[in-house]
Amino acid sequence: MPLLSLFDRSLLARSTRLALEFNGHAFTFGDIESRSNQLVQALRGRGLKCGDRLAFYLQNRVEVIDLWIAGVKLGLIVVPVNVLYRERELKHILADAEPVAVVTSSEMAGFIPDGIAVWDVDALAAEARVQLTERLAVVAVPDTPLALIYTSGTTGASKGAVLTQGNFAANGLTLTREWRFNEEDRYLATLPLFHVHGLANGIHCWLMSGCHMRLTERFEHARAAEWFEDYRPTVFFGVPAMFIRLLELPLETAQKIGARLRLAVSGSAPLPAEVHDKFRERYGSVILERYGMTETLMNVSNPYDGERRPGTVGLPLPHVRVKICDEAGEPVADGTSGELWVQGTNVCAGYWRRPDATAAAWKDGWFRTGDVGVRAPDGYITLQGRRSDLIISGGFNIYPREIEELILEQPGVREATVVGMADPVRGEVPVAYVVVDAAVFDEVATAARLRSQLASFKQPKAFVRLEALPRTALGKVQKRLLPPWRS
Ligand code: MCA
Ligand code: AMP
Repeated sequence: MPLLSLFDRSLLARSTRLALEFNGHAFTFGDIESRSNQLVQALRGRGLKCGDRLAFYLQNRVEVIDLWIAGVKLGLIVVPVNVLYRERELKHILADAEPVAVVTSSEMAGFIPDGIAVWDVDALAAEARVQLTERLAVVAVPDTPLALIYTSGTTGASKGAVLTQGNFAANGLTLTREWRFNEEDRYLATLPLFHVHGLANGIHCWLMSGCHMRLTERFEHARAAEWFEDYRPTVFFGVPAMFIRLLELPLETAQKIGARLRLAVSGSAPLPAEVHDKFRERYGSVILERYGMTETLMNVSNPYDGERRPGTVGLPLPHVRVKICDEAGEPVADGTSGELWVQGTNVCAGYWRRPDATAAAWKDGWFRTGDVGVRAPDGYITLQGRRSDLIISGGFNIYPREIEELILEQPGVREATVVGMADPVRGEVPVAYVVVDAAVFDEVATAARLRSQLASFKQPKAFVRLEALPRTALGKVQKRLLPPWRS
């Protein structure tokens, strides 16, 4: 089913209904429809056409939603960029995606590398406001690519997953139905819209169900209680770090919030079973944990009705096939660990301009996730780790190789390796182990250089100096043998 016809259940059929609240401003679905039509006209006026890439580098705001829906209508390939990315990450993504322009705000435009066309979000919005509100003919079909979303690769440089309109339609339709979204729901949207969790799940469940959404610029734990009490959401999506923060609220507040909350979904990183239990005790709400990836959108979910089993990600979603395989690609028996392979209308079309990486990740029509898990005899899947050394901090992914390469470029560094260390709120944080020439290495200057070039969540929390890194006979660093780090 075309993605836009799923949105039309709200954009057209619920046009007078209140749809969205952002920074005290209210919008109906009809407003959202008109705004995106006007933006389509403005973008066409700037020469954009089906298949062109357009990046956005913005905090959550209504214009991101306008841009997304306009992208669907115009057949654009939208490139969401994490607002925390800095010089190195931005250069790589923008050189690879070659967008016509990057839409950003005046506060953030300074981070965009030279040579890239920058479109000011407010100027573009002003230009759109004077356009006609009618919808132009829509050019997209389900196979039309809609987004290029960059996800960290084992090579250190991130790759763009090419997600089609059909991928988003399948994912949104399934989640809306499986999680019982309906127009009486009130969804508190605090996740960033530049990642799949906030965008593919949040925005699409909202538009397909016609519920109400309050969007915030970002999640701020100090304001969470105020937001929940004031907005009284029935639905909340979060990463584990957010649920851990919510456990800090007083019991009475938690009970009041929990009494109205119909559905709390956690994903993007493992939710400790202890947090699941504590949240149920304090909020009276049983978190529904699910598992997805940028390349595949959502794959597996605990059920809405039935047991939401702590520590597991549940059962494959209806449009997804999952098999758990050994190293040779043969399915393993229940109870035996293996790599999760997935197949379905949710899986992306491949990596942008990377036939090598695409060929390596797909086998016989199955996408190899790199995640290791085990299936219980009753079908529930438990994730146990990853085949790569990916670190997930607060739900943001970090590939150590990218940080290691940058550290190795710094004066006085002879060897470097980066590992994830346990953190009570963010799950993991990166720590660097280095072998340095003490006369040359300057830790403060190195940290400052890293900060200017990488997202803040990739900044090593410490540089632990060693005489030598533990290595195998073949020279590979044995991360397991590194001494523990304590903050
Ligand atoms: C985080 N920070 C930000 C923002 N978000 N800064 C500016 N704008 C933002 N939107 C920075 C802070 O400045 C700070 O930097 C650090 O992150 C932690 O912020 P803090 O307020 O202390 O927050 P927290 O209570 O620790 O919570 C962090 C967070 C954040 C808000 C939970 O980690 C977050 O938004 N995570 C969501 C990630 C996400 O959406 N992942 C989905 C990926 P400093 O460290 O310098 O102080 S999609 C995916 O994985 C798949 C498909 C899936 O399954 O969903
Ligand atoms: P990304 O590359 O940002 O799409 O991150 C996808 C990765 O996040 C997956 O491959 C998993 O390793 C991890 N992930 C997502 N959801 C969960 C979950 N519920 N539990 C554990 N890991 C998860």
